[in-house]
Amino acid sequence: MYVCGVTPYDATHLGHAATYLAFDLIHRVWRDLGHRVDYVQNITDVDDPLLERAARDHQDWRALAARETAVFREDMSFLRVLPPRHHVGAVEAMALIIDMIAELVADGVAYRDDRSPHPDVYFDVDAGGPLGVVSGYETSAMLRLAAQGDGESRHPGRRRVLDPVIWRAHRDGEPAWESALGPGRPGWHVQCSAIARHFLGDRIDLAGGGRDLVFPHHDCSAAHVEALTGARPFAACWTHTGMVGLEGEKMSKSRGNLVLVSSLRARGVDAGAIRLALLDGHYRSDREWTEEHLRRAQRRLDRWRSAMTRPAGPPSGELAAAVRSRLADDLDTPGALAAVDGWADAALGGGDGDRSAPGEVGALVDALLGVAPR
Ligand code: 5CA
Ligand code: ZN
Repeated sequence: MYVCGVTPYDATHLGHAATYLAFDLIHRVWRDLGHRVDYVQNITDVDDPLLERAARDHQDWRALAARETAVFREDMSFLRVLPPRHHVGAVEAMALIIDMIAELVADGVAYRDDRSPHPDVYFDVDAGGPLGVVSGYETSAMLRLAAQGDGESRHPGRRRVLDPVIWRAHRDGEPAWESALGPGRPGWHVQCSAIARHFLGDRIDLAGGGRDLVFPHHDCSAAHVEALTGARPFAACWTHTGMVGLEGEKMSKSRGNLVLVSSLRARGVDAGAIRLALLDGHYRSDREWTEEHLRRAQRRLDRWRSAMTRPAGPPSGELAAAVRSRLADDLDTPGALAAVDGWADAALGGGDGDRSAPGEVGALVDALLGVAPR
């Protein structure tokens, strides 16, 4: 499983958290089924937004990336997200990224813009495509979206507006690495292609991230790998999460409308309540974050914990089957949470029961939903 990681220039917000929680549940469900899960996640620790932020704040881009990566890891462990087996930054993976770029050029599916003073290297979508395998978009739609990005005019030797940059030639003030194509730094999409393929191989079971990454990021990163391997699709399952918003707008670092995991943490909010607030919506749907969601989740957590510390409760077997079946149905977390509610109601309703059930339910909720039983 390959999941697109953060660009570490600002702290983790609840949109990021929701996305990583969704993949955490996949990780947990697979482990529960007895699979050995190879989970790889990248860190985009050299790219335009990070460099721009570092320049704006007059700080060293490496220091910024290191600091925010550390906060991200703390936030994830606070939220009880099981860590990936490999969490790989582009900078540490530079040699293998450069190797992949060289391979794309050698295979004739990438070219260098020698007409520009900055000879960037592009992936040739005509030679190496098709592009759009992940999004399913028509070329016209991709062109429309690409036109909202940078215009062709600034890149005299770029053959098509859809050709993504894979190696950006050195500009003054930007970090650069040596390569056979001249000094520069890698494009964004190829970072993910190279890291995913290096650690997981030519074909993988699942790749994903938030739905904002479908195009161009995942279309391009899939196309890079597929051009080299001929094995299509690169990922058997592309999984995308919905966007978490605040007051009607997508929560994003560039808009600045953020609720940070670290601020909730500083307020003493329980990680279990944050998990339940985010898992109460389906991972694919766009959702709003409100304080009311959090309050409701905290009440639910309190109720579960009272039930899980009762001396007895209804036998756990039926609940375990229900939670597993809800999660197996495209991660129906609202259904899984409702099943636990039902058990908690019955346990708190009193009467005799099974004395091992509260402990078993605590372990189930811990393992599958990542919510600490107390
Ligand atoms: N570093 C790239 C991926 S290689 C990147 O998109 N980084 S990010 O920091 O912008 O986002 C990290 C992850 O959180 C991505 O999977 C992204 O799709 C997801 N994400 C960003 N904003 C939201 C949001 N508002 N709701 C849900 N997920 C989000
Ligand atoms: Zn990515």
